[in-house]
Amino acid sequence: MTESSASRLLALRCASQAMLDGRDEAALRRQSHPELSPLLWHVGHVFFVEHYWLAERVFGDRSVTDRWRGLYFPEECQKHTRSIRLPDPAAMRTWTDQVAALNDHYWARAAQHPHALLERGYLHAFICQHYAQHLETMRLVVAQLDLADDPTVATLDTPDDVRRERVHIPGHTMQIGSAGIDAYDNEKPAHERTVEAFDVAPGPVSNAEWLGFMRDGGYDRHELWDDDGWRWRCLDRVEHPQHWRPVDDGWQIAWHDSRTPIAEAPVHGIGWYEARAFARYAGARLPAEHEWEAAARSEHLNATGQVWEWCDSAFKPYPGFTAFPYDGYSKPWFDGHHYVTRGSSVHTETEVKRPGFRNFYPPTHRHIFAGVRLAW
Ligand code: AVJ
Ligand code: FE
Repeated sequence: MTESSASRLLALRCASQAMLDGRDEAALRRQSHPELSPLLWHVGHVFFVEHYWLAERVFGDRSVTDRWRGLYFPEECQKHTRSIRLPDPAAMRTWTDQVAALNDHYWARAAQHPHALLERGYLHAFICQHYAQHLETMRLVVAQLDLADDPTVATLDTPDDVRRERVHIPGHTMQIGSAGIDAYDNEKPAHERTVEAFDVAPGPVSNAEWLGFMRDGGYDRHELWDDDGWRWRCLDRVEHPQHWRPVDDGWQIAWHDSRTPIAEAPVHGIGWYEARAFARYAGARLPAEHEWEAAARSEHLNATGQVWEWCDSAFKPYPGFTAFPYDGYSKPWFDGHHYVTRGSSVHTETEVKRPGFRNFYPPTHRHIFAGVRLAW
Protein backbone atom coordinates (compact mmCIF):
# COMPACT_ATOMS: atom_id res chain seq x y z
CA MET A 1 0.00 0.00 0.00
CA THR A 2 1.42 3.39 -0.95
CA GLU A 3 1.35 6.38 1.36
CA SER A 4 -1.23 8.17 -0.79
CA SER A 5 -3.57 5.18 -0.97
CA ALA A 6 -3.32 4.79 2.82
CA SER A 7 -4.19 8.44 3.37
CA ARG A 8 -7.07 8.17 0.91
CA LEU A 9 -8.58 5.36 3.00
CA LEU A 10 -8.28 7.57 6.09
CA ALA A 11 -10.00 10.43 4.27
CA LEU A 12 -12.87 8.20 3.12
CA ARG A 13 -13.38 6.84 6.65
CA CYS A 14 -13.31 10.36 8.00
CA ALA A 15 -15.87 11.61 5.46
CA SER A 16 -18.13 8.68 6.36
CA GLN A 17 -17.95 9.41 10.11
CA ALA A 18 -18.51 13.12 9.39
CA MET A 19 -22.03 12.21 8.20
CA LEU A 20 -22.82 11.81 11.93
CA ASP A 21 -21.88 15.43 12.70
CA GLY A 22 -24.43 18.20 13.04
CA ARG A 23 -27.51 16.00 12.58
CA ASP A 24 -29.89 14.99 15.30
CA GLU A 25 -30.39 11.34 16.11
CA ALA A 26 -33.88 11.24 14.60
CA ALA A 27 -32.52 12.36 11.21
CA LEU A 28 -29.65 9.85 11.40
CA ARG A 29 -32.12 7.03 12.05
CA ARG A 30 -34.74 8.16 9.53
CA GLN A 31 -35.46 6.08 6.46
CA SER A 32 -35.84 9.08 4.18
CA HIS A 33 -36.95 7.08 1.14
CA PRO A 34 -38.18 3.46 0.76
CA GLU A 35 -35.08 2.56 -1.27
CA LEU A 36 -32.61 4.16 1.12
CA SER A 37 -31.22 3.11 4.49
CA PRO A 38 -30.69 5.45 7.44
CA LEU A 39 -27.41 7.43 7.40
CA LEU A 40 -26.42 5.67 10.63
CA TRP A 41 -26.63 2.29 8.89
CA HIS A 42 -24.41 3.38 6.00
CA VAL A 43 -21.73 4.53 8.43
CA GLY A 44 -21.72 1.21 10.26
CA HIS A 45 -21.91 -0.77 7.00
CA VAL A 46 -18.81 0.75 5.38
CA PHE A 47 -16.57 0.08 8.41
CA PHE A 48 -18.09 -3.39 8.77
CA VAL A 49 -17.44 -4.25 5.12
CA GLU A 50 -13.79 -3.14 5.34
CA HIS A 51 -13.41 -5.30 8.43
CA TYR A 52 -15.22 -8.29 6.92
CA TRP A 53 -12.96 -8.54 3.86
CA LEU A 54 -9.74 -7.84 5.70
CA ALA A 55 -10.17 -9.47 9.13
CA GLU A 56 -12.53 -12.35 8.30
CA ARG A 57 -11.75 -13.20 4.69
CA VAL A 58 -7.99 -12.55 4.69
CA PHE A 59 -7.02 -13.23 8.34
CA GLY A 60 -9.83 -15.54 9.51
CA ASP A 61 -10.85 -13.32 12.44
CA ARG A 62 -14.64 -13.47 12.87
CA SER A 63 -14.91 -11.97 16.34
CA VAL A 64 -16.41 -8.66 15.20
CA THR A 65 -18.24 -9.86 12.09
CA ASP A 66 -20.13 -12.63 13.92
CA ARG A 67 -21.60 -10.05 16.28
CA TRP A 68 -22.63 -7.58 13.54
CA ARG A 69 -23.28 -9.49 10.30
CA GLY A 70 -27.03 -9.73 10.98
CA LEU A 71 -27.30 -5.95 10.82
CA TYR A 72 -24.69 -4.89 8.27
CA PHE A 73 -24.94 -7.53 5.53
CA PRO A 74 -27.77 -6.01 3.47
CA GLU A 75 -29.24 -9.41 2.59
CA GLU A 76 -29.53 -10.35 6.28
CA CYS A 77 -31.45 -7.29 7.43
CA GLN A 78 -34.36 -5.73 5.56
CA LYS A 79 -34.11 -2.01 4.97
CA HIS A 80 -37.14 -1.02 7.01
CA THR A 81 -35.94 -3.01 10.06
CA ARG A 82 -32.50 -1.40 10.23
CA SER A 83 -33.40 1.79 12.08
CA ILE A 84 -34.44 0.31 15.44
CA ARG A 85 -31.46 -2.05 15.61
CA LEU A 86 -28.79 0.62 15.15
CA PRO A 87 -26.68 1.90 18.06
CA ASP A 88 -26.88 5.60 18.96
CA PRO A 89 -24.57 8.07 17.17
CA ALA A 90 -22.02 8.32 20.02
CA ALA A 91 -21.76 4.54 20.21
CA MET A 92 -21.39 4.41 16.43
CA ARG A 93 -18.53 6.90 16.57
CA THR A 94 -16.73 4.79 19.21
CA TRP A 95 -17.38 1.50 17.42
CA THR A 96 -16.16 2.77 14.03
CA ASP A 97 -12.99 4.14 15.68
CA GLN A 98 -12.36 0.72 17.25
CA VAL A 99 -13.00 -1.14 14.00
CA ALA A 100 -10.72 1.29 12.12
CA ALA A 101 -7.92 0.65 14.64
CA LEU A 102 -8.33 -3.12 14.21
CA ASN A 103 -8.32 -2.71 10.44
CA ASP A 104 -5.13 -0.64 10.58
CA HIS A 105 -3.50 -3.44 12.58
CA TYR A 106 -4.43 -5.93 9.83
CA TRP A 107 -3.42 -3.62 6.96
CA ALA A 108 0.01 -3.31 8.63
CA ARG A 109 0.31 -7.13 8.62
CA ALA A 110 -0.99 -7.45 5.04
CA ALA A 111 2.37 -6.64 3.44
CA GLN A 112 3.84 -9.89 4.88
CA HIS A 113 0.72 -11.96 4.33
CA PRO A 114 0.31 -13.65 0.97
CA HIS A 115 -3.35 -13.79 -0.06
CA ALA A 116 -5.06 -13.66 -3.46
CA LEU A 117 -7.24 -10.71 -2.42
CA LEU A 118 -4.18 -8.64 -1.49
CA GLU A 119 -2.32 -9.08 -4.77
CA ARG A 120 -1.50 -5.86 -6.61
CA GLY A 121 -3.38 -3.86 -3.98
CA TYR A 122 -6.75 -5.27 -5.07
CA LEU A 123 -8.48 -5.32 -1.68
CA HIS A 124 -7.39 -1.84 -0.72
CA ALA A 125 -8.74 -0.42 -4.01
CA PHE A 126 -11.98 -2.40 -3.61
CA ILE A 127 -12.52 -1.14 -0.05
CA CYS A 128 -11.81 2.48 -0.99
CA GLN A 129 -14.29 2.20 -3.84
CA HIS A 130 -16.91 0.75 -1.52
CA TYR A 131 -16.54 3.73 0.86
CA ALA A 132 -16.66 6.07 -2.16
CA GLN A 133 -19.91 4.57 -3.50
CA HIS A 134 -21.63 4.65 -0.13
CA LEU A 135 -20.56 8.28 0.34
CA GLU A 136 -22.57 9.15 -2.76
CA THR A 137 -25.49 7.10 -1.47
CA MET A 138 -25.24 8.95 1.86
CA ARG A 139 -25.47 12.20 -0.12
CA LEU A 140 -28.65 10.82 -1.70
CA VAL A 141 -30.00 10.33 1.80
CA VAL A 142 -29.01 13.88 2.76
CA ALA A 143 -30.74 15.18 -0.40
CA GLN A 144 -33.95 13.39 0.62
CA LEU A 145 -33.71 14.73 4.19
CA ASP A 146 -33.13 18.25 2.83
CA LEU A 147 -35.97 18.14 0.29
CA ALA A 148 -38.45 19.05 3.01
CA ASP A 149 -36.27 21.76 4.55
CA ASP A 150 -34.33 24.11 2.41
CA PRO A 151 -34.61 23.67 -1.34
CA THR A 152 -33.73 26.36 -3.84
CA VAL A 153 -36.80 28.05 -5.28
CA ALA A 154 -36.45 28.56 -8.99
CA THR A 155 -38.76 30.16 -11.46
CA LEU A 156 -38.08 28.53 -14.76
CA ASP A 157 -38.95 29.68 -18.22
CA THR A 158 -39.48 27.27 -21.04
CA PRO A 159 -37.05 28.01 -23.84
CA ASP A 160 -39.04 29.11 -26.97
CA ASP A 161 -36.78 27.46 -29.39
CA VAL A 162 -34.73 24.47 -28.33
CA ARG A 163 -31.63 24.03 -30.45
CA ARG A 164 -30.38 20.52 -30.04
CA GLU A 165 -26.70 20.40 -30.84
CA ARG A 166 -25.21 17.15 -32.04
CA VAL A 167 -21.73 15.73 -32.13
CA HIS A 168 -21.05 13.09 -34.77
CA ILE A 169 -19.19 9.98 -33.64
CA PRO A 170 -17.92 8.05 -36.67
CA GLY A 171 -18.15 4.28 -36.75
CA HIS A 172 -15.08 2.61 -35.25
CA THR A 173 -13.85 -0.31 -33.19
CA MET A 174 -12.96 0.45 -29.59
CA GLN A 175 -12.08 -1.21 -26.34
CA ILE A 176 -14.97 -1.35 -23.93
CA GLY A 177 -14.57 -2.12 -20.23
CA SER A 178 -11.58 -1.82 -17.96
CA ALA A 179 -8.62 -4.09 -17.30
CA GLY A 180 -7.34 -2.19 -14.25
CA ILE A 181 -7.00 -3.62 -10.74
CA ASP A 182 -9.70 -1.21 -9.58
CA ALA A 183 -12.29 -2.38 -12.13
CA TYR A 184 -15.42 -4.15 -10.89
CA ASP A 185 -16.26 -7.62 -12.20
CA ASN A 186 -19.03 -6.19 -14.43
CA GLU A 187 -16.48 -4.06 -16.36
CA LYS A 188 -14.49 -7.16 -17.28
CA PRO A 189 -13.24 -8.65 -19.42
CA ALA A 190 -12.22 -5.58 -21.42
CA HIS A 191 -13.06 -6.40 -25.03
CA GLU A 192 -13.30 -4.99 -28.54
CA ARG A 193 -16.61 -3.68 -29.72
CA THR A 194 -17.73 -2.12 -32.99
CA VAL A 195 -19.61 1.14 -32.68
CA GLU A 196 -21.82 2.20 -35.60
CA ALA A 197 -21.75 5.89 -36.48
CA PHE A 198 -24.18 7.92 -34.36
CA ASP A 199 -24.85 11.43 -33.10
CA VAL A 200 -24.86 12.44 -29.47
CA ALA A 201 -25.75 15.65 -27.62
CA PRO A 202 -22.68 17.46 -26.24
CA GLY A 203 -24.40 17.93 -22.86
CA PRO A 204 -27.23 16.55 -20.75
CA VAL A 205 -30.84 17.79 -20.93
CA SER A 206 -31.42 20.88 -18.74
CA ASN A 207 -34.13 21.70 -16.21
CA ALA A 208 -35.58 24.30 -18.61
CA GLU A 209 -35.83 21.71 -21.39
CA TRP A 210 -37.51 19.32 -18.97
CA LEU A 211 -40.04 21.99 -18.07
CA GLY A 212 -40.73 22.35 -21.80
CA PHE A 213 -41.49 18.62 -21.92
CA MET A 214 -43.87 19.00 -18.97
CA ARG A 215 -45.65 22.00 -20.50
CA ASP A 216 -46.04 20.08 -23.76
CA GLY A 217 -47.89 17.39 -21.82
CA GLY A 218 -44.98 14.94 -21.78
CA TYR A 219 -46.24 13.19 -18.66
CA ASP A 220 -49.74 12.81 -20.14
CA ARG A 221 -49.02 11.53 -23.63
CA HIS A 222 -49.16 7.75 -23.55
CA GLU A 223 -47.62 7.52 -27.02
CA LEU A 224 -44.30 8.80 -25.64
CA TRP A 225 -44.08 6.07 -23.00
CA ASP A 226 -43.24 2.39 -22.88
CA ASP A 227 -46.26 0.39 -21.70
CA ASP A 228 -44.58 -0.63 -18.42
CA GLY A 229 -43.47 2.93 -17.89
CA TRP A 230 -46.94 4.30 -18.56
CA ARG A 231 -48.49 1.91 -16.02
CA TRP A 232 -45.92 2.94 -13.43
CA ARG A 233 -46.36 6.64 -14.22
CA CYS A 234 -50.14 6.30 -13.69
CA LEU A 235 -49.99 4.16 -10.53
CA ASP A 236 -47.32 6.30 -8.85
CA ARG A 237 -48.75 9.55 -10.27
CA VAL A 238 -45.37 10.62 -11.58
CA GLU A 239 -45.74 14.17 -12.93
CA HIS A 240 -42.39 15.89 -12.40
CA PRO A 241 -38.84 14.97 -11.36
CA GLN A 242 -38.51 13.60 -7.85
CA HIS A 243 -36.36 16.53 -6.68
CA TRP A 244 -38.90 19.15 -7.84
CA ARG A 245 -41.77 20.50 -5.72
CA PRO A 246 -44.53 22.69 -7.15
CA VAL A 247 -44.78 26.15 -5.52
CA ASP A 248 -46.99 29.14 -6.41
CA ASP A 249 -45.10 30.59 -9.34
CA GLY A 250 -42.55 27.98 -10.19
CA TRP A 251 -40.73 24.98 -8.85
CA GLN A 252 -38.54 24.24 -5.90
CA ILE A 253 -35.59 22.42 -7.30
CA ALA A 254 -32.92 20.88 -5.12
CA TRP A 255 -29.56 21.40 -6.76
CA HIS A 256 -26.24 21.48 -5.01
CA ASP A 257 -23.93 23.14 -7.52
CA SER A 258 -24.44 26.90 -7.42
CA ARG A 259 -21.98 27.49 -10.30
CA THR A 260 -24.64 26.57 -12.87
CA PRO A 261 -27.90 28.57 -13.09
CA ILE A 262 -30.79 26.31 -12.22
CA ALA A 263 -32.43 26.56 -15.68
CA GLU A 264 -29.24 25.41 -17.42
CA ALA A 265 -28.34 22.79 -14.83
CA PRO A 266 -28.97 19.23 -15.94
CA VAL A 267 -32.27 17.77 -14.84
CA HIS A 268 -31.94 14.98 -12.28
CA GLY A 269 -34.34 12.98 -10.19
CA ILE A 270 -35.80 11.14 -13.16
CA GLY A 271 -36.02 7.41 -13.80
CA TRP A 272 -35.26 5.40 -16.93
CA TYR A 273 -38.89 5.38 -18.12
CA GLU A 274 -39.04 9.17 -17.92
CA ALA A 275 -35.69 9.49 -19.72
CA ARG A 276 -37.03 7.28 -22.53
CA ALA A 277 -40.25 9.30 -22.80
CA PHE A 278 -38.27 12.54 -23.04
CA ALA A 279 -36.02 11.13 -25.75
CA ARG A 280 -39.05 10.06 -27.79
CA TYR A 281 -40.61 13.51 -27.32
CA ALA A 282 -37.38 15.09 -28.61
CA GLY A 283 -37.28 12.81 -31.66
CA ALA A 284 -34.19 11.13 -30.26
CA ARG A 285 -33.23 8.09 -28.17
CA LEU A 286 -30.94 7.29 -25.26
CA PRO A 287 -27.37 6.26 -26.08
CA ALA A 288 -26.57 2.57 -25.66
CA GLU A 289 -23.94 2.13 -22.96
CA HIS A 290 -21.17 1.22 -25.41
CA GLU A 291 -22.02 4.35 -27.41
CA TRP A 292 -21.80 6.41 -24.23
CA GLU A 293 -18.41 4.89 -23.49
CA ALA A 294 -17.20 5.50 -27.06
CA ALA A 295 -18.26 9.15 -26.86
CA ALA A 296 -16.65 9.59 -23.43
CA ARG A 297 -13.38 7.99 -24.57
CA SER A 298 -13.29 10.18 -27.68
CA GLU A 299 -13.56 13.25 -25.40
CA HIS A 300 -16.45 14.75 -27.33
CA LEU A 301 -18.72 15.20 -24.33
CA ASN A 302 -18.88 18.46 -22.27
CA ALA A 303 -20.35 18.62 -18.97
CA THR A 304 -20.09 15.10 -17.98
CA GLY A 305 -19.69 14.72 -14.28
CA GLN A 306 -22.77 16.64 -13.14
CA VAL A 307 -25.36 13.88 -13.30
CA TRP A 308 -25.29 10.17 -14.07
CA GLU A 309 -26.85 9.48 -17.47
CA TRP A 310 -29.41 6.79 -18.21
CA CYS A 311 -28.45 4.51 -21.10
CA ASP A 312 -30.73 2.47 -23.31
CA SER A 313 -29.04 -0.73 -22.11
CA ALA A 314 -30.27 -3.28 -19.61
CA PHE A 315 -27.48 -4.24 -17.18
CA LYS A 316 -25.99 -7.46 -18.62
CA PRO A 317 -22.69 -9.33 -18.20
CA TYR A 318 -19.96 -8.83 -20.76
CA PRO A 319 -18.98 -12.00 -22.68
CA GLY A 320 -16.77 -14.10 -20.39
CA PHE A 321 -17.97 -12.46 -17.15
CA THR A 322 -16.83 -14.03 -13.86
CA ALA A 323 -18.25 -12.85 -10.53
CA PHE A 324 -15.54 -11.41 -8.27
CA PRO A 325 -14.91 -11.04 -5.35
CA TYR A 326 -18.48 -12.13 -4.51
CA ASP A 327 -21.63 -13.04 -6.43
CA GLY A 328 -23.72 -10.30 -4.91
CA TYR A 329 -22.08 -7.21 -6.39
CA SER A 330 -23.29 -7.65 -9.98
CA LYS A 331 -24.80 -11.07 -10.68
CA PRO A 332 -28.21 -10.74 -8.99
CA TRP A 333 -28.82 -7.52 -10.93
CA PHE A 334 -28.38 -9.03 -14.41
CA ASP A 335 -32.12 -9.68 -14.13
CA GLY A 336 -33.33 -7.62 -17.09
CA HIS A 337 -34.93 -5.18 -14.66
CA HIS A 338 -31.89 -2.99 -14.07
CA TYR A 339 -30.65 -0.38 -16.51
CA VAL A 340 -27.22 1.18 -16.80
CA THR A 341 -26.30 4.72 -15.83
CA ARG A 342 -22.92 6.03 -16.96
CA GLY A 343 -20.72 8.95 -16.02
CA SER A 344 -20.78 10.47 -12.54
CA SER A 345 -22.50 13.23 -10.59
CA VAL A 346 -21.22 16.19 -8.57
CA HIS A 347 -21.50 13.87 -5.56
CA THR A 348 -19.28 11.11 -6.97
CA GLU A 349 -15.85 10.44 -5.44
CA THR A 350 -12.77 10.02 -7.67
CA GLU A 351 -12.53 6.24 -7.10
CA VAL A 352 -15.70 5.76 -9.16
CA LYS A 353 -14.91 8.10 -12.07
CA ARG A 354 -13.76 6.22 -15.16
CA PRO A 355 -15.25 5.81 -18.65
CA GLY A 356 -15.79 2.08 -18.14
CA PHE A 357 -17.65 2.29 -14.81
CA ARG A 358 -21.19 0.89 -14.91
CA ASN A 359 -23.87 1.81 -12.41
CA PHE A 360 -27.25 0.07 -12.47
CA TYR A 361 -30.72 0.71 -11.09
CA PRO A 362 -34.32 -0.35 -11.68
CA PRO A 363 -36.12 1.86 -14.25
CA THR A 364 -38.29 3.42 -11.54
CA HIS A 365 -35.46 4.68 -9.32
CA ARG A 366 -35.42 8.45 -9.34
CA HIS A 367 -33.87 9.35 -5.98
CA ILE A 368 -30.44 8.96 -7.63
CA PHE A 369 -28.59 11.87 -9.23
CA ALA A 370 -29.35 10.69 -12.77
CA GLY A 371 -30.41 12.65 -15.83
CA VAL A 372 -30.51 12.17 -19.57
CA ARG A 373 -28.39 12.79 -22.68
CA LEU A 374 -29.88 12.40 -26.15
CA ALA A 375 -28.56 10.37 -29.04
CA TRP A 376 -29.68 9.89 -32.64
C1 AVJ B 1 -23.89 -0.31 -7.73
C2 AVJ B 1 -24.62 1.62 -6.51
C3 AVJ B 1 -26.19 -0.09 -7.15
O1 AVJ B 1 -25.41 0.90 -3.76
O2 AVJ B 1 -26.42 -0.99 -4.03
C4 AVJ B 1 -22.56 -0.85 -2.47
C5 AVJ B 1 -23.13 -0.46 -4.92
N1 AVJ B 1 -22.81 -2.63 -3.67
N2 AVJ B 1 -22.37 -1.92 -1.69
C6 AVJ B 1 -25.52 -0.19 -4.31
C7 AVJ B 1 -22.85 -1.29 -3.71
C8 AVJ B 1 -22.52 -2.99 -2.40
C9 AVJ B 1 -24.56 -0.61 -5.41
N3 AVJ B 1 -24.81 0.16 -6.70
FE1 FE C 1 -22.23 -1.82 0.42
